[in-house]
Amino acid sequence: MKRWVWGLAFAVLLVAGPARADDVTAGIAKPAELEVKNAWSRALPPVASTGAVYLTLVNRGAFPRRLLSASSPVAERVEIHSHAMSSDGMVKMRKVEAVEVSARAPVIFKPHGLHVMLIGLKQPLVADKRFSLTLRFERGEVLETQFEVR
Ligand SMILES: [Cu+2]
Repeated sequence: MKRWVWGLAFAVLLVAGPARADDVTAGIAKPAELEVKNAWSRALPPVASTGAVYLTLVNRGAFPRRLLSASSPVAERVEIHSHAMSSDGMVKMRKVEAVEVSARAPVIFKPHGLHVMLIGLKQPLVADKRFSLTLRFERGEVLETQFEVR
């Protein structure tokens, strides 16, 4: 009898199947759906007070994800920046409020492009060291990763 009840519950779960697109809970990423690859930072002289982390964000889920913020124990403040041409023809860094990670193509943070800005370094970015970096997404997804100083 008990086994039958469990069998029925399982069948119901199967029929309910994958959550629909309008189901809010469907947007909460399983950790396996979001991945950080190749996170790295340039080694800098000890006097440097800011640094940048570059990485690739991969979304294997069915829905786009929005990266909203980042933090790291190595910096007082962490912002997401892009480089943009200003009206006077200079390339300047600009704070980005969100980065959309489509389910179709990875987002690549690279020199002269998107980067994770480390502001107020608490310790020098010495080659071969690794530091942790936390990325927070719009629906509460949190990705813990590490970047390597090169
Ligand atoms: Cu920057």
